[in-house]
Amino acid sequence: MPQSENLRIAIQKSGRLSEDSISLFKECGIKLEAGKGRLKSESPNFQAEFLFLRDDDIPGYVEDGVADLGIVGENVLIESAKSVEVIKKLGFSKCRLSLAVPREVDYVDHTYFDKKNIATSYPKLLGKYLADNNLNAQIHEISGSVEIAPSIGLADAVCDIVSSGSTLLSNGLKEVEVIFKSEAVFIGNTSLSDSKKAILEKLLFRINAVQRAQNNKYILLNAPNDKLKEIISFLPGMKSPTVMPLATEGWSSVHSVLEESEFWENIEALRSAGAEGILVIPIEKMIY
Ligand code: PRT
Ligand code: ZN
Repeated sequence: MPQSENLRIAIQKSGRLSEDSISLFKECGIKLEAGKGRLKSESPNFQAEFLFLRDDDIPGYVEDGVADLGIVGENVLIESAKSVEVIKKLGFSKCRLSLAVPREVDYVDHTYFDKKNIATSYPKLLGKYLADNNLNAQIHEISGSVEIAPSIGLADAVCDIVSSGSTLLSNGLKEVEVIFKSEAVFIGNTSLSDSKKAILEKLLFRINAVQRAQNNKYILLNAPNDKLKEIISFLPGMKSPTVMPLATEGWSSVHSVLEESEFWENIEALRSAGAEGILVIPIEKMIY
């Protein structure tokens, strides 16, 4: 296969997006070698080549077409203001961009920020929030260690990425407004060739199968035959459930596929309807 036929996919070299990005391709059966200072790797079993980059550079490379596709946090994508297509949300590296103030501040509402000095690495996202809320604050842009800005007298407040909240806490700050929610997204160049679009279709087919499988469980249970109808009504499977007779007379084994949330919602109803020996099994791939 000529080199130009490969999809070039940019992923973070090392950081909070790397592991999940690499796992996503591996779960899609796409082999890739990463790590050991590698900057590029061609998959031996899929028409893809991976570029390992800093996350901040990924939107620009995808916009320019140096990479066809990339995985990046929505926060970085929007802040970059690059023109790329968001192909799919990926559900990992979830976090929020929040405003935080020193713990001792008697915070009432967002008017607190009017005429204040706010330190952030996200001036565009913060600027939009301030404009949308008619707040006239000073944005102090810094590239890292934003959380220490108030304690060293650099700013009155910070606007930074929060996940567990422990970094804010240990810097004497409290989160008061969430201004943006973010997760990893799969982005693409807006003018992919037809042959690259065809490879992307294959890739998306696999990603969808993996994502669906992650949200669903295979469920097996034993049901008394006179309760089958009621039990099946709690199992909205892919089609209808499989029902097989058990060796014990009057009982059947019922197999179905359920979204995990549906399973937890229905478990009590299934048990009180007489279901026994309920097994819930992970699914590796799910193809409609
Ligand atoms: O080297 P490179 O530039 O590639 O990486 P980076 O250091 O810029 O980014 P990285 O790996 O830290 O994060 C990549 C992406 O992961 C971010 O753009 C977000 O979309 C997402 N993400 C998810 C996070 C966090 N969670 C997170 N907790 N990004 C940063 N943090 C930082 C935050 O800045 C703060 O310092 O973690 C601290 C807060 O965490 P908690 O758990 O204490 O609240
Ligand atoms: Zn970065």
